[in-house]
Amino acid sequence: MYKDFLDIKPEVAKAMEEGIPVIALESTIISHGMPYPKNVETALAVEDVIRKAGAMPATIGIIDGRIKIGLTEEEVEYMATAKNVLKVSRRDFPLVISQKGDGATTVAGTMIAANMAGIRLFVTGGIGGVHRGAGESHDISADLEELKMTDVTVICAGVKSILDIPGTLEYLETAGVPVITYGADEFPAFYSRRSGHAAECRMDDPAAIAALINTKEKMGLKGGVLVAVPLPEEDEIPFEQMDVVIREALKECEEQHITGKRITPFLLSRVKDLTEGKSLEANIKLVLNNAAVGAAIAVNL
Ligand code: PSU
Ligand code: MN
Repeated sequence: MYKDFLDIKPEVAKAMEEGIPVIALESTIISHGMPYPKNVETALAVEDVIRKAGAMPATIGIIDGRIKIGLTEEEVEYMATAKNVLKVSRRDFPLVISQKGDGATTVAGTMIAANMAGIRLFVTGGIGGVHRGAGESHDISADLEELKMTDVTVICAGVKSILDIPGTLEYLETAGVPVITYGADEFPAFYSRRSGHAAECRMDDPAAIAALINTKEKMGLKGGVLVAVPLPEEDEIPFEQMDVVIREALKECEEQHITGKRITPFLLSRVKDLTEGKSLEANIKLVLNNAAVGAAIAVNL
């Protein structure tokens, strides 16, 4: 039984029993997406936002080959500081579990674990997508494949422009994934509220989003739902400003021959340095904002 691979934290198990909505959170953002100690502070602050809104957070990660559905504060600290924490998407589970290793779950990895635990909602910052130049490199995140097949709703701040945003939207359309933009007419670009791409499906009411998710599940339509939430205006970095920085980071990535799963962490870290930490501040604010929206959907589900 796949449940044998899970360790469900007692307070999460209790919430499930009592019908309190549980929201999954990922750990790649902790281990590979943000520097210490901001990663720990953010992870715990996000959990707090969810708790205060009447839902239960479950930060997901892998320790000693066990899939943790809900990390303790000590375990969050461990994920943030331990060496050799593998970045885990679908293909990495058999390796990290059979070798009893440590793993930080990506959006794809967290969706898989959440689904095994029966969790329907997952809040994060940004998802992976189709990379610029994917026509040649074939670099398309496993997150998109997971959205195609796994029944979890992912709440994010849109797609970073280190990626090909229209390409990612096309891919999601082909994959049959409903993409909802929360409270805006333009699909958001993570650090920026605007991307230049119209939101095909705008929804302003968390209850209506919950109804859409329930309907999809009742109809037996496999796959995820993506909810994109523009970050608050006061926290955003304008698209044009970010674009310059991202082009520079992408150039360095190519010059240094960074490939595969190292690309996204490299770009995030370079963007942070090139913006003198401004991108990190925006990243923190947007995750907190997503948590509030996620919790509002959760209590309506
Ligand atoms: N975007 C961020 N921060 C992150 C990630 C993306 O702003 O930490 C992480 C997520 O875990 C996402 C993963 O699932 O990067 C995508 O990696 P890749 O592009 O290698 O598929
Ligand atoms: Mn990739």
